[in-house]
Amino acid sequence: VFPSSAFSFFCQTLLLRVFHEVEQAYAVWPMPQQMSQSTDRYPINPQLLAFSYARDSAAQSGCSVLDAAFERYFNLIFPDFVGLSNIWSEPKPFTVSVKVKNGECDGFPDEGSNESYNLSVSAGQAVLKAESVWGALRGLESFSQLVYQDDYNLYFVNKTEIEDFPRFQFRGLLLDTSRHYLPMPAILKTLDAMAYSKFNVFHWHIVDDPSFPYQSRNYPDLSSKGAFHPMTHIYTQSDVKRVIYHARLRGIRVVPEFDSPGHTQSWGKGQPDLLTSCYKGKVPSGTFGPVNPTLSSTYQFLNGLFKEVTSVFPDSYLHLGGDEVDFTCWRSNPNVQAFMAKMGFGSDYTKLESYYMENIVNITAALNKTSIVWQDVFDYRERIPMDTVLEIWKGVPADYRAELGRITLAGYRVLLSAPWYINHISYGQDWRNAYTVQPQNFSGTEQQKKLVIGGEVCMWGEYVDATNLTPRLWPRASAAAERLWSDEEKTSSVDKAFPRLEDFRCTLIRRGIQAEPLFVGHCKHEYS
Ligand code: CP6
Repeated sequence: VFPSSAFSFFCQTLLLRVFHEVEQAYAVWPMPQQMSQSTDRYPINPQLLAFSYARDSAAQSGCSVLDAAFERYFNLIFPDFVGLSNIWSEPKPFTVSVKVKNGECDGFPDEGSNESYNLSVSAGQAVLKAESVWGALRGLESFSQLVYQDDYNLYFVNKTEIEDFPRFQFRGLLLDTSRHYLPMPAILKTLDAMAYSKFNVFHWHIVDDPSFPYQSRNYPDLSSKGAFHPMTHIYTQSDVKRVIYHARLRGIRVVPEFDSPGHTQSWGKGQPDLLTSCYKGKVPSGTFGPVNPTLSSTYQFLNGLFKEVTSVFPDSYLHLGGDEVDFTCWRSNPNVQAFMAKMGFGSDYTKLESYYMENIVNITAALNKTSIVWQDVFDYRERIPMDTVLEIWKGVPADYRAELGRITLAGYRVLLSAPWYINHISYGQDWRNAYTVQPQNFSGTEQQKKLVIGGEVCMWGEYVDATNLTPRLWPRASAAAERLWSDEEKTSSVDKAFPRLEDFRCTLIRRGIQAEPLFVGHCKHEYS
């Protein structure tokens, strides 16, 4: 029996401190595949923290990606560092030594990029080993999340071993810049936050019905007539380069979407005769429908546009859309009717859509790019090449499983976005729905499950602009990010995830990302 009072209090305090430290140090989001930690902790003095290239690293000083990352992560680890030393800090150096096997620093991340890394933190040093610079970036992110401050604001890191790699190769986030224009800083900041959650694909739904903000070199009228404003609400070629550059430095691919034949009202303003003229009885009604699939001028234009777009965006994927095509206008147009008869399509307008999609997928293939299309296109799949990726967006809450089964049974690769429409909000903790998704839990063979290459969080823009983008995205998108990165078994408890996600949300706040709260509580460092 313990004497009550002082000794017991001392023990409790000690225990609390130990638990507190472990919990602090555990906050790596998304959860690494393997991680072990002890309560041994090492001080880090901001003035004496150095990132360096290991002597036997294939990449050395001058490696653009890592040089920039060292600078960035220093500032992320010490957000309030002003160059002054804390007199209580221990004068011990701490080195983060990075070794990559493949020294390629000037390329772009792609679907084959190896993002695995090993991180070993011990007294005075962290050793980070990765196959590629992209894996080193993920390791630096994890390291930055391991560093914490005690109650005297001194920095520490615990003894830690991490062995980590992503569960899925494609972990995307869609932004819609057509329903509302998103200013450049909003996009760049989103890319920053994506890297914090280890997202690796920015799906840029850049144009749609309401506006065409992409400033094309070859077809300048598309934005001068189709954007909300021809000068201020556009993405110039240099803006686009900036986005791709910013993303590359964070190991993020940029996949643009030029959604057609539906969702193209804004295209028609700057490209006469592209859209189908709708008829009322025997005369044009003055309104327009989807892209006109019957004219050769249509395909000449699309060939020109895609040739430009695929040279501007280096990624090997191009998203072609293909969703939600309304046949009413095509049906009303006598020229389209005549084309249907000539082609032997009868009155089956899905045949006309598939004819159109086949043509544009072939244009894309001829430009050496792989197409991604929305799942709608699967319904007329006989004309779609097998390397096409289908993105599942329908069937919330449960039916997407059937879709996953159907489409992978046919041998196509799929991306899952149906359960991750993060633009939808409701009262309460809806991040839990995003977290508990099981992308490979559908009836099918192991081979079918391997065809799920990843997923995407979608932020459709009807009700979202730069004023509410960030809190609507974060930390809810991070819930999906963990599902896409981490082992499903080790992250099966949503209740265990809760305090970790709360901590991570405070990390985001600390880094200047206005992430919304999950529930009642506070962060140690509250900004603005
Ligand atoms: N825009 C485009 C959209 C949607 C799609 N494509 C959409 C449809 C239904 C919901 C959310 C978004 N706004 N071009 C479908 C992929 Cl619920």
